[in-house]
Amino acid sequence: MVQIVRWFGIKRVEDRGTYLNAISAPLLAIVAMVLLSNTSFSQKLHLNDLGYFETRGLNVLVFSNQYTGYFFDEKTAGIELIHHGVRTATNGAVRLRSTPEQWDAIPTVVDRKVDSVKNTVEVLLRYKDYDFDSRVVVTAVDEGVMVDVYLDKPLPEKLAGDAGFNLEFLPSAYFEKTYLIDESPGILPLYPAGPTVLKPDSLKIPQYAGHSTFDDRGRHAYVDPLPVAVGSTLILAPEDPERRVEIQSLDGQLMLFDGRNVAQNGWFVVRSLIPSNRTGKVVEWHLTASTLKNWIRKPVIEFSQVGYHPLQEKKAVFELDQNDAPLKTASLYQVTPQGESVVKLTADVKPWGHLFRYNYVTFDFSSVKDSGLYFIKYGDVKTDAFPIDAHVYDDVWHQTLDVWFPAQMDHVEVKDAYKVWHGVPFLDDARQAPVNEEHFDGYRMGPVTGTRYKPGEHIPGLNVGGWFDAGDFDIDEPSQCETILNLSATWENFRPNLDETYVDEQHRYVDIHDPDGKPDVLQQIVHGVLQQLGQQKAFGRAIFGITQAHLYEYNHLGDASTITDNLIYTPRLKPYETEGDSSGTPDDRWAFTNDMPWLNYLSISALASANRALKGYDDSLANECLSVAEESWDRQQEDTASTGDETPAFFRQFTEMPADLQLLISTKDKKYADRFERLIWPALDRAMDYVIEPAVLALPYFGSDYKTRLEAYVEKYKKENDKLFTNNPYGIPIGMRPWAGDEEVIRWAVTNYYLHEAFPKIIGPEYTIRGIDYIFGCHPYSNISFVSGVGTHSKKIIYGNNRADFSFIAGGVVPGVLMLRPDFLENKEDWPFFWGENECVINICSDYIFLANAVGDLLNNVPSRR
Ligand SMILES: [Ca+2]
Ligand SMILES: [Ca+2]
Ligand SMILES: [Ca+2]
Repeated sequence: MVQIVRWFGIKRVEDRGTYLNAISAPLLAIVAMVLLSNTSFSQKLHLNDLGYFETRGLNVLVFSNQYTGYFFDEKTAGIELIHHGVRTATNGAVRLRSTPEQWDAIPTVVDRKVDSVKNTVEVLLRYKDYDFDSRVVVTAVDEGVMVDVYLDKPLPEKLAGDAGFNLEFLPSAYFEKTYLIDESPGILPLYPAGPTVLKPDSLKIPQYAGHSTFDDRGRHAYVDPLPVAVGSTLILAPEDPERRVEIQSLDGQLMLFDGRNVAQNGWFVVRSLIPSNRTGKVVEWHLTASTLKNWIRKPVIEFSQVGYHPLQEKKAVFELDQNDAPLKTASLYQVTPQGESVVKLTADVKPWGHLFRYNYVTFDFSSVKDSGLYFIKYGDVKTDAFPIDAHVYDDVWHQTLDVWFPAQMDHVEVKDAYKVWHGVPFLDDARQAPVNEEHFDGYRMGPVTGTRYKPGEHIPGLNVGGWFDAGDFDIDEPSQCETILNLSATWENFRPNLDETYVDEQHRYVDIHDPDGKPDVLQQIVHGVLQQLGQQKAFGRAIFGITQAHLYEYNHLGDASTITDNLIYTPRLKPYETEGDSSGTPDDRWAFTNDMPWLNYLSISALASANRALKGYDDSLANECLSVAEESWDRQQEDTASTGDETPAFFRQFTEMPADLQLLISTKDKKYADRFERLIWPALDRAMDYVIEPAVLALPYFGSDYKTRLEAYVEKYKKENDKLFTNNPYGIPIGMRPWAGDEEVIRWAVTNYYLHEAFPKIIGPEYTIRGIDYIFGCHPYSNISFVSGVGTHSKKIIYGNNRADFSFIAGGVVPGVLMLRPDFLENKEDWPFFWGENECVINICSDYIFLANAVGDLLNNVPSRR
């Protein structure tokens, strides 16, 4: 599928039309250095063979990325600008609101035509519910693009005053910058402070499935922002040649809005209304953006911000602009106690090749083993300082276990010294979710509840334990179970005795940096188990999850204890009326009780593994975990019917085996072994990547034939591993989903650890170590550590529940670099609201705790190991 060519001595994956030849490249680089200046100017955009408009320093993408629909408006679709390497504008499209929120209506792309002869990209957009089609045509012209909107039929009457052409600009890219509108100056607001108006619900374009992001307190109204400025020519950041964009409307007015007035994750929106009773061309914009002459993106030195163990492979990857000519060498400097920098090693950089939009070279400094502080220098770019030392991995997981996990704990108050992370939330859990409910965040309920509870009825016993799934506040069952499994495996393999958290389940109180003599990992396992047991006791099985009843509660930012009133709902009282423990406000969370066998098996796995971890710590809880798991397994084996109204995703079709295995390990009962062995071989043939880990973990419980048979799969797995370096210079699997891939990298690295433990002659330790280097900064786009607070330079702005404060929760692991088609990997460091790039999730963070312990084990126990 891809063709390898040679370019300037670099192996290159040929996926672009233009490239420089070997002779002109260095010459051009010298010319570029001479001409490089801050003068802004515009140069002609051309349509490249990847289907977007391109010039040095500016790309205009036209629906290269489309709305995926799952999380609605993800701010990664429509017309987008990549301006000097930074994506600064998105969502250029016909929209039905001046500042669309995540759950507002999005158009479907019916057709997209790229015409290299006419130099145009044309899309046909449709709002099916309104029988409304529009065509958006973008044409490269002069030093910019024309954006024209055409209607073949006049705007439906219902949409008059609502439909317009919008283009959204990233607020953080324009913070502390100015604008001119028809030559009137203004400053772009740092904090939203624009005018708004309250309108009756009858005027509102419905949001996703009739839900509302606005808590109107019974007023039947919604808030709409008013424009901050109006005119026909708008220039954003005229003072900054890297960000200056000029939009001229040739027909009708431009309005500038600040979407943050209604939603913290809103953007600056430039908009023209579509006039009523007209056909043909209804919007006509001329957009130009300044570019720096012969701009070359600064090289990015990608390396581990945590540093390196003396015994490990040490390799940095340099990400280079395709117009940049690679230098021959790079150097590693040691920082002396006197503050001097001494060259420790100078070595040739090795070409790797071209990937997406950059060229890559690597720099290997594995030979340096002396403990100390170092930095890498390549040309005039140098990195942050980092250590080489045998102890670098000792505490990299501590903040994840001791800050991040406590802050995610549900149903308890959480403090850290003077700071309160949150009060006790969701004491009013939970009401039975209604039937036929099309909810948000993946929750839905079919025609039956599958329980003895009536829709809306309070279910006792669920207001205990569990964690907020991610940046939101739901009990997401799959991630709860995976977290318990990961933490139990961490305890079984590494016995980390770390104690920096005080946990008092009885009084629902947790204090960070407050040792209580009990291992924190076991206390977290207990907290997870309490919620699982609550579900198993209430329903005899696991349920899909517990989440906010209303969309306006789901988008809550801040202290979770204020999402509901913590009082159990009763219809006897009016909304906002309270009496004792009851309230008339229907704000209690809903339990989505879908009966899904694949999910119940996950819960059984979690409980069976927790049984072993908790033995000797809390024997009665440990025993309860096992007996509940065994009973649930027996019931599940007999009852295979699902009322979950969902065909499980492919990777979820293999969840029984881990349950069989965990029960086998805990009980040694042959019935689990028989069941496991019957399922594992066909599963290995169908989905080796998903099931090779349980297959290897089962080795001690089966004979030598099992091992011999499994070895062939491990050999095959290794071959797949070794192909990874042909895909990217990091030698790891880079995910291409609309959710970035750190989860896959960590999972893969952990699986390789288990494979290495079982088959050290086939699978070396390098894959596992490479995985963690990637998480710590040796990854595309930047070199930031993806674990907040870990490494010299790490994520400080993430999608946690404190994201409105542009802050982080230490120890959280973000999803990482998101693939934006066709060739742009991104992880924003100044904008927390991209969940696909910046949202930390419990199963990933717990898997990371395991991985960090595994890497420490691999490197520090080398002599005993080999
Ligand atoms: Ca969630
Ligand atoms: Ca403790
Ligand atoms: Ca309540």
